[in-house]
Amino acid sequence: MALELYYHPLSSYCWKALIALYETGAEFEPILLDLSNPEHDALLRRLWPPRKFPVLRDVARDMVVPESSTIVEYLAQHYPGPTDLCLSGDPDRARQTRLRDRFLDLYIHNSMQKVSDDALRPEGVKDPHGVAAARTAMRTALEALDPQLEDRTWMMGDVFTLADCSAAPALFYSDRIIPMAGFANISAYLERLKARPSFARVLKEAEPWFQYVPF
Ligand SMILES: N[C@@H](CCC(=O)N[C@@H](CS)C(=O)NCC(=O)O)C(=O)O
Repeated sequence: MALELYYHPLSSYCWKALIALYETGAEFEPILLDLSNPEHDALLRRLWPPRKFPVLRDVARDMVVPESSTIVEYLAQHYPGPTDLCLSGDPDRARQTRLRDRFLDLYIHNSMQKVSDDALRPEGVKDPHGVAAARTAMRTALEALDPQLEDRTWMMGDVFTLADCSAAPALFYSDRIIPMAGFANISAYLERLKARPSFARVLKEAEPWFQYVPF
C-alpha cells in the first residue's frame, strides 16, 4: 500500500486526516499506535520527533508527512479526489480556507485538548488556571464562529474543504465541554458534519473506543 496512516481512532487530530482520506478516497493502511506501548512510542518519535499523530507515510514517494493540516494539503495535492479540499486553484480562497483551519485548530481544537488533557492529570498536578483560560478561548472563538455559519453549508460555502476537516473533530469533542446547543448555527453545522459520509465513517469506527474518552 502506498500510504500508511499512523494514528489512534480516538485522536481528534487523527480524525482530521481520516476525514480527508475518506473524502479523497485514497487507499491507505491504518497503523494504530498505542502510545503506552514503548515500541509504538519510539516508532512515532522516529517518524516525527514531537511525537504527535497523525503521521502519513507515503511509501511510493518516500515521504513522511506529519501535522494534520499538512497531511490534508498533501492528499489534496498528490491524491486528489472529487472534492477540492484546499481550493488551490484560487489563491485568495485557499488562504481563507487555511485561515479557518488555523482558527479552528488554535482557538477551539487546542483549547479542547487542554481541557481533556487536564482531566487525565492526577490530582495535585492539575492546571485550573490553564483550563479556565482554554475554556474562555474556546467560548470566544465559538461566539465569533457562530454568525459566520448563518448562511453557509460548509465553512467555505457550498464546497467541503480542509476547514471542515478541521471543524468536525474540534466541534464534536468541544460539544462535551461547551454544549453547541448554545450556538444555533454551529449546532446545525455539526449535525451536517456528522451526516457527511466521511465523518460518519470516522465516528462509526471510533465507537468501540468512546468508553475511553476521559471527559
Ligand atoms: N498540530 C498537530 C497536533 C497533533 C496532536 O496534538 N495529536 C495528539 C492526538 S489528538 C497526540 O499526538 N497526542 C499524543 C500525546 O501528546 O501524547 C496536528 O495538527 O497534527
